[in-house]
Amino acid sequence: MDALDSRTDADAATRHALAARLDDARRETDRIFALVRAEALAQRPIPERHRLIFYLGHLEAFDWNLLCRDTLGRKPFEPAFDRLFAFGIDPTNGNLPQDTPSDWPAVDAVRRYGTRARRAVDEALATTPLDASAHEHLRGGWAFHIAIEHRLMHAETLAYLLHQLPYEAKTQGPLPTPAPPSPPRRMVEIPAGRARLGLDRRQDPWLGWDNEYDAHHIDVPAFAIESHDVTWNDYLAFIESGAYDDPAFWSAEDWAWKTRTERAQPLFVARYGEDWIYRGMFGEVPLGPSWPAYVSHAEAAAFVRWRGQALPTEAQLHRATYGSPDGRERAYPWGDGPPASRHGQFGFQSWDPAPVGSHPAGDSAFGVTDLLGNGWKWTSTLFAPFPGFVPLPFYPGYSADFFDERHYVMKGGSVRTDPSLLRRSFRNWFQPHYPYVYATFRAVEARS
Ligand code: AVJ
Ligand code: FE
Repeated sequence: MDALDSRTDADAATRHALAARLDDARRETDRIFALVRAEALAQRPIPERHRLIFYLGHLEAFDWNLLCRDTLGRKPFEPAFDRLFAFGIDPTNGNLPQDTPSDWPAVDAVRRYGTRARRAVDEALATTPLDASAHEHLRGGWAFHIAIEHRLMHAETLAYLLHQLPYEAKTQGPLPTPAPPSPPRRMVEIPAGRARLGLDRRQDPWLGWDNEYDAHHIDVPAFAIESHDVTWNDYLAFIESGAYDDPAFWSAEDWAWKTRTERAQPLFVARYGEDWIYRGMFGEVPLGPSWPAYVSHAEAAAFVRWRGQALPTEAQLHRATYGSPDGRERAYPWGDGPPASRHGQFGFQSWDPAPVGSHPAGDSAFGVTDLLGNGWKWTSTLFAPFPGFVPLPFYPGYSADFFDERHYVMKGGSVRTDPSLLRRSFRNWFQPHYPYVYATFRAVEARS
């Protein structure tokens, strides 16, 4: 085989793998939009975010803008939509978007735009070189890979958006089955050791998002961490003790948020008389005592302060998840094999969480359970660049716009996180007063 043939074959393999992943990701986001009754696309289920119709256009505009318009220099066929749907919004204090449904184009026009954008992206993927001769951003399929992961992240953010859509505006779907009692609380001792955070730019230059670079070590002193996520049984004890309504356990900003929003309990639960219910994706059910408590960072922080404990730092959580008694780090808590459904509640299999401790096959080397899936885990670490951070050349604001000391790192993944985003270096982040994400937490204690 001559050099040209082998080059072409390697290219073709990359191309086919990317095309298959893009198809899967599109199927996932199409499936989410299919849950929404047509007229409800004009709704804004979360006041701080765009109306649903924005996301219908955004997923396609993002891919087209990045791959076809900006990288390959193709001529825009609908430049106004390219701009309208380019970027979402992050809530800034008290400034809620004020647009009305009539400010947006018709659904049919957005769908037509999406069809054209997809065709152009497919054509680009089928014909553009991805080897060493390719555009710098396309080598090894880099920008295609980023576009796919962007879509997969939105498959999750759309799920939590639609979680807040009134049930009448959605199709029907499964309800979680009743949960067993919450297991007893247990602390797991993690000896002092090194956490190796991030991705090595020389080894994996095109694998991750900008905030994952560069690799570095953090020495973590001994600590203890809860073996499982804080459950609703645990969290209700906090509420029923009165501490949820006691400013002594809240930071000043967190208390101001709680008061301003008149929060009497976390967003995902409600109280009818004596009964607690869970507001599931497709309906309300009695609250499962052993489901992980989905709460905001502020609510997690107040709970651990009440207990006299703390939230883990990013490095502590990393070490509990990937570290091992022999000092080696694993690719995943259970070892180096790829994620499978027995390892945890993730990967779009379910809409609501499983009882904690349902996936012992996914336990970490230290014996900590459910570290990947069933809810992102809040940390006490502000989202900030790793040493050696360089903004993504074709999306410089992806992370850098959020290095503002107003976002906290979450690790681990939720029920609606794609397995590819469970890699060790992946980082997620949200504001402490943003109660909508599928995020839970567990407490740590310092040792020695
Ligand atoms: C990484 C989940 C915080 O939803 O704001 C999607 C992902 N950025 N489009 C977000 C994202 C731009 C981002 N998170
Ligand atoms: Fe986006």
